[in-house]
This record gives sequence, structure tokens and C-alpha cells, in this order.
Amino acid sequence: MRLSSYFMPVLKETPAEAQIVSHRLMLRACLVRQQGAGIYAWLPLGLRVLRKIEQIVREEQNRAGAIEVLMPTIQSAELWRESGRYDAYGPEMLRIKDRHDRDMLFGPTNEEMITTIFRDCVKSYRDLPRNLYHIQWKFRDEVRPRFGVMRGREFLMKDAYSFDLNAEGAHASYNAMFVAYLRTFARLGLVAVPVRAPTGPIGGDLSHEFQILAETGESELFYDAALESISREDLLEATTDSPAVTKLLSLYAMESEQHDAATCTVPKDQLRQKRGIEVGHIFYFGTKYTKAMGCTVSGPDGSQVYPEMGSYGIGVSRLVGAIIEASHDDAGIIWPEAVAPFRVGLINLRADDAKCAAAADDLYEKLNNAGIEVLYDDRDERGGAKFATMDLIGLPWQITVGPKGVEKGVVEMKARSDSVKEEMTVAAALNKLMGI
Ligand code: 5CA
Repeated sequence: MRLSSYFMPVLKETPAEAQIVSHRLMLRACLVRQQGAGIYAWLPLGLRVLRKIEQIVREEQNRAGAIEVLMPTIQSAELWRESGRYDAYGPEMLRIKDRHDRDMLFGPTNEEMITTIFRDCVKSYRDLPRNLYHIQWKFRDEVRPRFGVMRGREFLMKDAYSFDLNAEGAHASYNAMFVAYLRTFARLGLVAVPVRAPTGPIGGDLSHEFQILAETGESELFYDAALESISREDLLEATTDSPAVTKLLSLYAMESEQHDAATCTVPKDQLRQKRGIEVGHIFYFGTKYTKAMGCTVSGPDGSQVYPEMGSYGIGVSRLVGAIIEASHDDAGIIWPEAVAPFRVGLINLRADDAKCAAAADDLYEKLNNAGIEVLYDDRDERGGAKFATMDLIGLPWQITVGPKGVEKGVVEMKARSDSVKEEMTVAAALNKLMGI
């Protein structure tokens, strides 16, 4: 992509309304534009990141055996009256009337809808277990939308729903999602700490939140310091019986509401109290919805059985902010390779120098031919401004083509993460990128 014909209107000033660094950087780097309280338009750079996160989430759901569907954003109030949650959900639910005066709502979650789909389509235990998921926009009329996409009103969520014949099967489904989550967050460049959590309006008695440690997080956590020794690498290839997973499950980690100082067995000097950003939340709630909504299958002995359910959410749009909170410096964002909007930022230092422009154009073509996603700053701008923009938007690699280098047959390559610069030939730069 040539920057001269792209849409990336970065801001020079720091927006006054943004209280936390990820929100400031998302606005400055022009990833999103606010359209209302907690409602954002995704601009090209932000959309590329959102899609990459979505794809990693999808791949790990598929790997764990979940099957993708797509349910609508608008739901009928009838569904929610069946489960009893229409009144219980309160003012967070955005209620709408259609032209026939029918009560509708913009879905804040999909337990009711998936349960009726299952009820109407699945009749026998032979079709269990199943886990269905979708990646769809949700609306929650939050009292205090804030921190940009972190606590939005409209936000993108991956939500999965498992159906099992019995509690044992449901626990296995829960564990499979637990592991899929650890892998997903590790692939996104994060270490997510699973903590025991209250279940709130979703219901049930078993629940974990996945938290990214960050001072700006809205959750308060208590955990065993030994958790800090588990690395992202340990979790990239996690399975249900990996040592890292066993260790995570055995260590103490609680959301503050669940933490009880009186019964907590972790020695005081081992106990950490920190803040976290909740990027995922999983629940096992058994037959709460299948019973309320009359969803049964015939069991092996012919009797009617209510399937045991769990639900599993990931805040896809919140993750964009959470990743920036975890990975930035004073100059801007530092994207992990897996979610960067482009892998390489190519800078032509002198757009008015014909030799320089020809060399940069040539490298741009080679990168594109090699399938390496590149954003090419071919604008007639000062070098300083180009460097500042590249640092702000945080692409993992910067390659600079300047007149002196062109004379010597080299370019300069910089890693955004550690700012280490290296001069090398174009061939060496291409090899390096293709080897990573
Ligand atoms: N039905 C269940 C699981 S699918 C559910 O809705 N769980 S949840 O309420 O915990 O939401 C799942 C995830 O969505 C959260 O962990 C969080 O990462 C994200 N999320 C929730 N509310 C918001 C919000 N207002 N803005 C951005 N992300 C949110």
C-alpha cells in the first residue's frame, strides 16, 4: 500500500478526551474515530488489526473443534422472555420497537438464541457434543463507556456455546476452551492470566476470566506470584495436559470479588494484588437455559435430557486496546508481528531524488511480490515526520531508503521493538523478512 493513496489521517496533537495510553494512541494513529459514546468507526489501519485478531481467534476456535455460525445482531424480546432475562438484564439492554410495535433488542450476548437454534435442530444425543461460535457485534448500554474500545457500547465479541449430554462432557468442553484461550492470547503476543470469577448475569457456578496485567485495567486481581514464571512460549502450543496448563490451574488466582483473605492459603509475601484487563470470560452453567427454554435431546435410553451448556466470550475489539496497553513506548504502538496492520513500513527519505525513488519503488515491488505486507511512505514529506509516523503506527519493521545508502547499495532496517538498526543489501533485507 502506498501511503500517498491510502487513508491514514494521523493526528499530531494528543486528543484531550483520552485518559489511557491505548486510547490516545488508537486515536492518534487513526485506528478508530469516535461516533458517539462508546461507538467507534474502524478506519483502515484499525480494521486490519481487528481482522487479524479475529482470524487468530477463529483459527484457535476451529482447532478446538468449535464450528462457526453467524447469528443476527437484532433479536426478538420473546426469546429473552422465555429465559426470564428480558426484565432481569436491566438498562444495559438496548431495547427497540419495530414498525409493528414488536419489542426487539440489539443483542448483548446470544445464550437464548443459540439455545432455541439447538432446540429446534438437534433431537438426539448422537449429535452431541457440539460447540457453536460466532464473531459478531454486540451492544451493551454501559453506564460509563470509557477508555475507547476497551469499554465500548458497541463491541465485537467472539462467543461460543457448548452443548453436552452430561456434566462430565461439559467439563471437557470447558477445559478445551480454557486451553484454546491460552493459545489464542499467546499467539496475540499476550500472557493472559486465568482467574476464578463470579458469573454475574450469565449464571452458573464455574467461571474463569482471562486477564492481561495492566495498571489501567478495570479488574482487581489477587494471585500467586508463581504465575509470573509462566511464559508466553509455554502457552503457544498448550494442550489440556501441558505442564504450564496444569500449573496455571493449580495456582491461586481470583478476581477481587471472589478473593477471601481469611481462607486464602497463599503466603502473604507470595500473594500479588494487581489490576487487569479482562479479554475473555468463560462460563459453565449447566442446564440453566436448556431447562428454561425447553431444549431437550433423546438420551441413549430414550429419555429426554436437557443438554449441559457453557458459554465462552472473547472481547475481540477490546483486545486491540489491550494489546496496545501491553506493547507501546513513548513514540507509539509496538505491534506484535501476528496482529500488525502491515509487517513492514518502507520509507523513501527523498521523494524528490529520482535515484532514491526508483530504488524505493523497486523494493516496494519486491516486497509485494514476496507476499510481505508493506506500507510504503512515498509522500513528499520530511524524513523526521516520516520516522515519527512509522514509530507511531508501530509496524514491526522499518526499512529506509536514502541517497547515501543507494550509492552504497544498502538500505537501513530497524526493528520497532528494540530500535536496533542495521544496514544491509536489499537481498539481505528480503531474506531476513522471509526467514522470520
Ligand atoms: N455470553 C458470555 C460469554 S460468550 C458473555 O457475554 N461474557 S462477558 O459478558 O464476559 O463478555 C465476554 C467478553 O466481551 C469480556 O471478557 C470482554 O472481553 C468483552 N466485553 C464485555 N463487555 C465489553 C464492552 N463493554 N466493551 C468491550 N468489550 C467488552
